[in-house]
Amino acid sequence: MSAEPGSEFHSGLVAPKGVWWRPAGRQERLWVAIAFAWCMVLFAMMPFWHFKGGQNPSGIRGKVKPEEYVARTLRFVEEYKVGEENGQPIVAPPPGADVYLLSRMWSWYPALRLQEGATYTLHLSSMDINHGFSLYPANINFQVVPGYDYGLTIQPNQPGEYRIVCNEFCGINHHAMLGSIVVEPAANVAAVSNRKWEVEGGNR
Ligand SMILES: [Cu+2]
Repeated sequence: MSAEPGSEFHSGLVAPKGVWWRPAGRQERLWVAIAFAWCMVLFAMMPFWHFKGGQNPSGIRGKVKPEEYVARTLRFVEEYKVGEENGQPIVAPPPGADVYLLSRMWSWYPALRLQEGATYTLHLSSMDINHGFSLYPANINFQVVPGYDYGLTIQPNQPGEYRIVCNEFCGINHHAMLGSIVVEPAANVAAVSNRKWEVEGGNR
């Protein structure tokens, strides 16, 4: 047996006999080209979808000191408080209002009463660590980050009782971190503010 290149014998120093150094066949080149083109399409979709996908939350973002955000929330509660439930204030802001929701270990503050079809700016921030705003059963999820005020334009379109749960593990009582948003039906709101409509609308 000889150790010449191209012979049967090969080792780490002597290359094996084969065809791998010859140019790739037509089909193989075609598939490599198709795969590469598809990679480029997917790569381009990332920036394209960022702008065109309609999946980016509407809203504003700003920095805020946690104590400043707490002060804004307390002002908001004082202004629109309508009651109390389990020691938690119930707050019913008018349509168009800035709504402040504060997260902290381990509660959401305050409880909110909103009106169906009305538009609000929902502000989210935390006074301690990261939390996750998760609205059930609507399945709407946002990060709540201390130091940042995240203002989302929202329009509740389904009346009902919603639960806020925390979906970012935040300590021993994470599982008990529950909040409440009640969306009142537009019919009720109209009935209160416009008796005539209630009569014309019949028994709704
Ligand atoms: Cu939490």
